Amino acid sequence: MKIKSAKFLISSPNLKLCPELNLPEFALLGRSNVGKSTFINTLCNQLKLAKTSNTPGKTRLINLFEITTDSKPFILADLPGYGYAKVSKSEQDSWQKNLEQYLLKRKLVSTIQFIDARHEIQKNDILMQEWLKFNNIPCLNILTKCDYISRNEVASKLAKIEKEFQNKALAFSSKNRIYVDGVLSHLSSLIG
Ligand SMILES: Nc1nc2c(ncn2[C@@H]2O[C@H](COP(=O)(O)OP(=O)(O)O)[C@@H](O)[C@H]2O)c(=O)[nH]1
Ligand SMILES: [Mg+2]
Repeated sequence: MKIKSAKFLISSPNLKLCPELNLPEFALLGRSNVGKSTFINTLCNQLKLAKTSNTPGKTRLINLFEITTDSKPFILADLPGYGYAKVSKSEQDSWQKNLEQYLLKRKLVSTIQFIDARHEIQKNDILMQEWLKFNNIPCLNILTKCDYISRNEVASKLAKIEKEFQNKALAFSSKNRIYVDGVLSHLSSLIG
């Protein structure tokens, strides 16, 4: 599968205000700053499509992107990162509810949970994974920022994620387009 074009559709604070699109959709999950927006930009080869930031936790909106390919089109939903400590507990709880509503009620092909290659799997990644499993929501894991670690480390981290989470895990880096094809062909196989 090759991407032909990509465009930003809408930002929405919650599920209710998201339009029904009737296209295969993937929801991007992960801690703030893990590289979700950068992933969208790299995949689509459009550096300013999704806003990236050095200050984590800024986006509290669901951002929908429509991706046109040489086969089926699909949607990427960039969700606010979880585990951002610098907002109040009540704000965190309210966002957590919004996120859960989205994941439970939106028709998704799969979620994509991002893990930072530089760090060990974090507690909130595990909690999210347990919640997904409990609710039978499929998940693909993407190991981001693989440019920071060696090829051997990439392989062992992927194996560890696959073993612990029982999901497919793929490598990614914004600095190296070699990973793009692997991700696209896997997404394509999930869309069917
Ligand atoms: N070296 C490197 N930096 C990355 C990569 N992906 C994201 N970043 C950086 O990590 C920071 C957070 O990325 P962003 O996409 O905004 O994360 P988000 O909060 O998950 O959307 C930015 O400064 C990015 O430039 C990557 O694959 N390699
Ligand atoms: Mg982002």
